[in-house]
Amino acid sequence: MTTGTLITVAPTGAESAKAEVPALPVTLDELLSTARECEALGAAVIHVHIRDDEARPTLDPGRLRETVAALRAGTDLIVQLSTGGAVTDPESARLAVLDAGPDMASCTMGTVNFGDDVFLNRWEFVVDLHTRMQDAGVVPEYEIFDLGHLTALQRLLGKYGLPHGGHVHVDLVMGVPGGMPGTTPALVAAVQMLRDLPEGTTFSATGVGRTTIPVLMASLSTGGHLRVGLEDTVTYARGRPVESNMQLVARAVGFAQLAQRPPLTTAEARDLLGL
Ligand code: KMH
Ligand code: ZN
Repeated sequence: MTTGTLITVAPTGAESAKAEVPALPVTLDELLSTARECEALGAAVIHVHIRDDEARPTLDPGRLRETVAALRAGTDLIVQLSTGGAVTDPESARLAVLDAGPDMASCTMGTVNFGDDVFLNRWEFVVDLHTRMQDAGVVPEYEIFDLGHLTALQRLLGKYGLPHGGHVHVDLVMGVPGGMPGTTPALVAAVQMLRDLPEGTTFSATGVGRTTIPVLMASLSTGGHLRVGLEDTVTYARGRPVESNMQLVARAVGFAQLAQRPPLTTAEARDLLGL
């Protein structure tokens, strides 16, 4: 039986500059109003990267705590902090993200070339992140940039056990230069590999850049969920910059409704994710 669609908004990311993408929410006020509007449209999860006073990516612990508190007070969204940060962030700062007490946090399942950079995720670091999340009662979203990351996840769960809450949810991040392509065959290959993971494992998918729409449609048609936002997509259509995160969430909601898989409420999303 197909279910409704879990919609995650990833509004900021760590890669785009505010000067080049003015619609990017970089202050707490901007993030909060984006969060509220995206929730009203149908988002249930917010994947959060924060910025400093100069709009540069930061993992400042105080700011992260303040951000979690503000999102909790101002919305009913599930708050998922990024432990991926920026490619330059050290492992210690990425692990310390968990101290901010989010509902969920990302956990990337391996190293990947990331454009001209390397997004480093050593096995020992992944294990540390996974086990600390178990201890802290934080639900992971396993970020999958390449098919081998799913094999690594199978190994992780086999050796160290299920995440807090017992449910496994992965996010396929497709179309990063260096990772798997944002295509239907690649998505189908990933979905086939999910069979080797615990029964009931769910997935969402996001396609970076021009792969956004093909990945969105492939995910909906294979029973998957959606992540959208300016972290992944800054161009709405050829020659048209994205005006806001809300524009991307509204488009995702439209596709989900057409697929007769309407957005999950935040309460339904909590149930699905084992929160
Ligand atoms: N900014 C990327 C290097 C995550 O949030 O966990 C990593 C990333 C993944 O965005
Ligand atoms: Zn991220």
